Amino acid sequence: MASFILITGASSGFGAATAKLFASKGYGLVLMARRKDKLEDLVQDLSEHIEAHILVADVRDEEVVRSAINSLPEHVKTSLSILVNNAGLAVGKGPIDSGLIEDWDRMIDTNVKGLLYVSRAVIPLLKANNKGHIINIASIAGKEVYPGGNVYCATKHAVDALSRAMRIDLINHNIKVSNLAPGAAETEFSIVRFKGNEAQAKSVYDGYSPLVAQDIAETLWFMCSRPEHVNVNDITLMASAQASAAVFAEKE
Ligand code: NDP
Ligand code: 8X3
Repeated sequence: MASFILITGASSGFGAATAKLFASKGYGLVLMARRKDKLEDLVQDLSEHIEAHILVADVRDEEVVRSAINSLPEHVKTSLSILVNNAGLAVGKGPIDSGLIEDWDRMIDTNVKGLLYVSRAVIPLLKANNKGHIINIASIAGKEVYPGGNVYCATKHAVDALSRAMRIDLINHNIKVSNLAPGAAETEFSIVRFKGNEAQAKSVYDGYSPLVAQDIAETLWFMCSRPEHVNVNDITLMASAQASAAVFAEKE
């Protein structure tokens, strides 16, 4: 029986690349996101013959998350070994006093509460299996703050803290907990952050080579393929042209 990986935010970016890579390694997939069509296209495009389950769910809705995970077939639940808490977003970028309350709510509800809701529903399954690995996708924004990043940075600092807290709380259940903190990576992230303004989104990656989703997927594979006695607690992964949250190599 194949092991299963549950990936939130699998319809795009890091999550979709991770799904493809882990499928190529023989993992069964449980893919969660709101956009059903994107998840279906992803599964359709997989060349490997693996078992894949789609969970159309908004991680901000605790009841929906819980019943989606409970609805998985028994053999998937008992073979679930990895959870990647990846669903997340930034909305807006600017001074704290001009921030929109609805943007703050979306980030806090998705990045922090959503991660907690999914973890709360999945951890009992991993505990029952007495084995598991949870990887939380934080950010360089969870290690540092940068101008205009205020609430997004706060949510990712919370993810970083939760990774450390979960590792302590789950130590006696044979469940590893890792934190992955990427720097700038070109996905749909900036299009979402700038509310569909593609030119503004593109400008974030002007003049240097950012990370791409495959870089994150390969790092996750490294973290998940260590021997049983090894846990990678935390990786900060950045483009060679990025030195810290707001410092990039000068354009040539
Ligand atoms: P994308 O925008 O490409 O992907 C985000 C994913 O999250 C999508 O699959 C989206 O699916 C899902 N998602 C968003 N909101 C919800 C929700 N309420 N319920 C369920 N799923 C949701 O961005 P990335 O791949 O770049 O981002 C993935 C993670 O990595 C995020 O947590 C982000 O904060 C973090 N990160 C990104 C960096 C970057 O520079 N790109 C750097 C560091 C960290 P759907 O819309 O279908 O629901
Ligand atoms: C996403 C990348 O640069 O906004 O976490 O921190 S950044």
